[in-house]
Amino acid sequence: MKEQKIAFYTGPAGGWGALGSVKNTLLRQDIPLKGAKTLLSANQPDGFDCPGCAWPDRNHHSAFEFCENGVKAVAAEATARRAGPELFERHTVQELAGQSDFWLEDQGRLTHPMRYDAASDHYRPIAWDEAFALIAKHLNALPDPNQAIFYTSGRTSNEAAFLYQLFVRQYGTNNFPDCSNMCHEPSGSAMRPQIGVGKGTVTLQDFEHADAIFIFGQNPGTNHPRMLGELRAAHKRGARIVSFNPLRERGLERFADPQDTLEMATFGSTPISTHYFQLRVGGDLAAVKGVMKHVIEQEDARGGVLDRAFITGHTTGFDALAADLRAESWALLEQESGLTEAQMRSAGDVYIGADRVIACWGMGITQHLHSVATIQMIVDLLMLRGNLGREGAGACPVRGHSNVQGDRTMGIWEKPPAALLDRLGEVYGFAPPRAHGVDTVEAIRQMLDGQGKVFFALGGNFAAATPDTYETWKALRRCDLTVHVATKLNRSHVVHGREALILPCLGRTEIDMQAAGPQGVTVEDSMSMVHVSMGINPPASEHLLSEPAIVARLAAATLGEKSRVPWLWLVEDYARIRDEIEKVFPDFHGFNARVAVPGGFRLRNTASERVWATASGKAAFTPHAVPCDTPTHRARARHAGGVVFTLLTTRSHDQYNTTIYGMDDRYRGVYGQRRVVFIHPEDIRALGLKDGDRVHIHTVWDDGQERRAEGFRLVAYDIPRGNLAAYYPETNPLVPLSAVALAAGTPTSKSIPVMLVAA
Ligand SMILES: Nc1nc2c(c(=O)[nH]1)N[C@H]1C(S)=C(S)[C@@H](COP(=O)(O)OP(=O)(O)OC[C@H]3O[C@@H](n4cnc5c(=O)[nH]c(N)nc54)[C@H](O)[C@@H]3O)O[C@H]1N2
Ligand SMILES: Nc1nc2c(c(=O)[nH]1)N[C@H]1C(S)=C(S)[C@@H](COP(=O)(O)OP(=O)(O)OC[C@H]3O[C@@H](n4cnc5c(=O)[nH]c(N)nc54)[C@H](O)[C@@H]3O)O[C@H]1N2
Ligand SMILES: [Mo]
Repeated sequence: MKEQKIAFYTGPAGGWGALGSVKNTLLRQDIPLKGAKTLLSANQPDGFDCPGCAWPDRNHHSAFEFCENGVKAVAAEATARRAGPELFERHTVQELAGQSDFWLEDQGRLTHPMRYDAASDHYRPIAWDEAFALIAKHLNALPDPNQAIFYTSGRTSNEAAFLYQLFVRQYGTNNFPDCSNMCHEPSGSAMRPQIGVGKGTVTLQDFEHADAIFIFGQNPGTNHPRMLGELRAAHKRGARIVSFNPLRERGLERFADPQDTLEMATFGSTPISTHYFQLRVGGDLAAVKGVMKHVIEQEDARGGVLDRAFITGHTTGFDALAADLRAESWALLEQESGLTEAQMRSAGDVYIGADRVIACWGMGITQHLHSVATIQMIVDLLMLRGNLGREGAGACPVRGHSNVQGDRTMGIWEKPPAALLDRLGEVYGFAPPRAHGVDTVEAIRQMLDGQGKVFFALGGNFAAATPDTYETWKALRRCDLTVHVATKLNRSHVVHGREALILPCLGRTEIDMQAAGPQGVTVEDSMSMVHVSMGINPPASEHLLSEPAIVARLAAATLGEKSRVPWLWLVEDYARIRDEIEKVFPDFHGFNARVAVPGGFRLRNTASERVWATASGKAAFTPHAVPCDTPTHRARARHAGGVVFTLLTTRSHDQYNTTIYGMDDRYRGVYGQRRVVFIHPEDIRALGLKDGDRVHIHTVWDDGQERRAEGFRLVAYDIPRGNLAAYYPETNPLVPLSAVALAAGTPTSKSIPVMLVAA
């Protein structure tokens, strides 16, 4: 067991620490140095798309871009370890369920399709055709197709996602919960009515021209390390980088580029943020409102601050916003943001002083009750000076999973637009289901109620990623059948329905051989660039199928004569699937030809052309009140005597969502452990405890249910008073199922009212 310690990290993000970590990663996955070939092929014109994150690649044309966490993601898939039938023979499912999430994935790549045998409590190998027949039997026996639920995680390629949504809609339901429901759902919900698109408006080139980059609730040093390259370059040419984050994240402070030999040789680094505002958790709406109030007051005082031409020509609702800002009280803004009036004014001055501004945001914005309102306020801020739809400016929601944006584009959406359904009906001659389906949280409810009976997951780890862990487990265990298409063993495979299947698939890094030869798939990054990903490694096992092949064979087995789609023929050559995509989505005209160009192509984004696909044909300023009714506000009112904290749950440097690579969080100085809770030293004292003590965390909620997570070590940290931070997924038992973002349904995993009790 590795030594547990807490030690302040003095290095920059990246640098020698990153290189050392990569060496350890390769050793751990038994990848010989020749494995470096795999790593060098990530994000290359003829290689695979890095499964690490959705940040776009500058280097689809040129040199290798070093990314520590990209290496970890690739190595996790290219590992030499195997979780074959012997593993399942050795352990009952109950034994496997007793292991940690880390241990489960650490067994390596799945090699055979497996079926749960209840009599012996073991998973046993099953032939692919039998597996598809079993699923088809269950699906076709359901009296109502809406009793089946089809989850998607965002690594799934466009080709697999397209076939999947077509199959499921022909089967008869829109039940498509996906990881996006837990992630950037509020970004789409906020921007669609406001500016007519649910995606970011910027490209990577815009980062070269921005004078100021505002970053809200995002930790790029860990989660989008390649973004640090853009930020470093921006800083070097004098752009302002303004971070809003309750924690001081190392990657937002300083970065050493491992490919800069001078910086490395001299142990140098480049600062990232020029301004760092350590606001209170959930305080962003108030903070942005303060920034905007300053802008309006400056306009009122001296004029010439706003982009009047943009406001008049392109927007609605400005007067209402301005009146609301003028009437807002600085005292309330200070109290709710945790920033001073002077800090908000100084951020406002940076905003006014910059001709071109980009605003980026991540999970620190999207996982709150008021996420949608907060994002609309960020976009309002951009619009005050016309920072939309011109070079160097725009909105940049930074997506997580490498193809989460593409999956939504392909129609993985529980609330599909009518136009998509109309088109599917026309092209394939069937009547698509019109009723909206369930999102992630609603899916859990349906399974709990006994309404959801078959759960099928294309990737991901539903049992660990979702809120209210033990409720979710109860839900999955009530199903007649659970099926997981996966690369690695995880919690969702051992918390299963009466019948259960694990279907092992190829990963991005692997050669996908079909009748017409090796196939590439396509993905869409956070900036709407669509490009090809080609695997280069031999498959982890000869029994693996690709995701498109799994979907096609399942569709053929389930729908039979009822479907006119030539499922098996389509997967012989994925170019045929892309031709189908082109038939349904006009934006994909000439798909095969356009994607053959190295680097691919950018999908049209109307807002970036100042074309507003909204109800009014204009972009809508959308003011919001400062939220004073959050669960924390209410809990504090009810528990005047106790100390109610707001807990944010986040990622360590050594994890990919529910996949735990290791027990360190280098930049935050945590080693050999994950059950820690970051807390202000004064709050520790006020509790009568000391740094290093163990506590249990209890959720304060109003439904009478006890929710707790036990045995967390207090770590004194630079975090606002009244706020706590701890790692996900260990803290998911604390997130109530009913705690979701307004108008988006996203679990509020960044603001859970909790109390601490000494262990
Ligand atoms: N290595 C690695 N890369 C990843 C992932 C991974 O797990 N590991 N996950 C992928 C996925 S799916 C996603 S969605 C992204 C996630 O990437 P991020 O969006 O960076 O997500 P988190 O790690 O949850 O961190 C959110 C940040 O928000 C801050 N924060 C928390 N609450 C608030 C708040 O109220 N206000 C503000 N302003 N800040 C707040 C936290 O301190 C933290 O710095 O990364 C993707 N890339
Ligand atoms: N408390 C709390 N909860 C959260 C969050 C948070 O910040 N706090 N973040 C949320 C966010 S942003 C997200 S996106 C979700 C993530 O939710 P998910 O996407 O469901 O979870 P992952 O951990 O990314 O899924 C990991 C599993 O995916 C499988 N896998 C990996 N590669 C492939 C592949 O190529 N194909 C297939 N079929 N399977 C593959 C492996 O078996 C692995 O075990 O979690 C959410 N949950
Ligand atoms: Mo995500």
